[in-house]
Amino acid sequence: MALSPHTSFESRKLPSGFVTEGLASTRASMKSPDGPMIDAIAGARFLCLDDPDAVNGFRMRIDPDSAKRFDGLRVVSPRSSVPTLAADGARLICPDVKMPKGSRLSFAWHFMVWGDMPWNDFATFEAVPDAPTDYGVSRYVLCDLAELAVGGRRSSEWRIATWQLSADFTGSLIWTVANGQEITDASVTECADEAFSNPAALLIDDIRFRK
Ligand SMILES: [Ca+2]
Ligand SMILES: [Ca+2]
Repeated sequence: MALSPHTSFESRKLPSGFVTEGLASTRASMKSPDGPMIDAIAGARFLCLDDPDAVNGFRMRIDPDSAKRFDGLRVVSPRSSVPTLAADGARLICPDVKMPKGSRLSFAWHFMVWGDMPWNDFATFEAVPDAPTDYGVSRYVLCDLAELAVGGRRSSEWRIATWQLSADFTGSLIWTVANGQEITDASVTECADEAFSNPAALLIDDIRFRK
């Protein structure tokens, strides 16, 4: 599939060509954990991955089965350097895309957290080639709680990520937001119960593709 030049999530329905796992909805606004109401960066709506409000009084999910489980997934943020094990969360997937060498993908993202360390919630982007050895983007941590906590923040504000392709790409674009747990003992392979509390949110808007 050829990626649309502009995706802005202006309808309640997900644009064609995209699928989600876990909780996801398009919204017109959202209250930031830092206080202000957040609007779309383009148009009137954006996509919100996961749902920080779908929790009970203990800040655990009302319906744990509604979330995508990330059994064994590990990441390390290049900025916080905190090794992290993923618990559960949500993903946006754009499968079967073809993007030629020299083309450019950009998107706006805004990551928000409600928990505290060591429950290191995080957001990633990756471009997974259909053939494992082909060109792509390995799972990249856009932001994590540890990075925000350094500045005393709980939200990243809108930021723009850009990928300029240095080779042809055929595969899937995947955005992930996850409940996480800092790993201080490398032998730990399963998250503690508390790691599943306080789900984070990843807002996505204004995905642009230029050949
Ligand atoms: Ca929009
Ligand atoms: Ca969490």
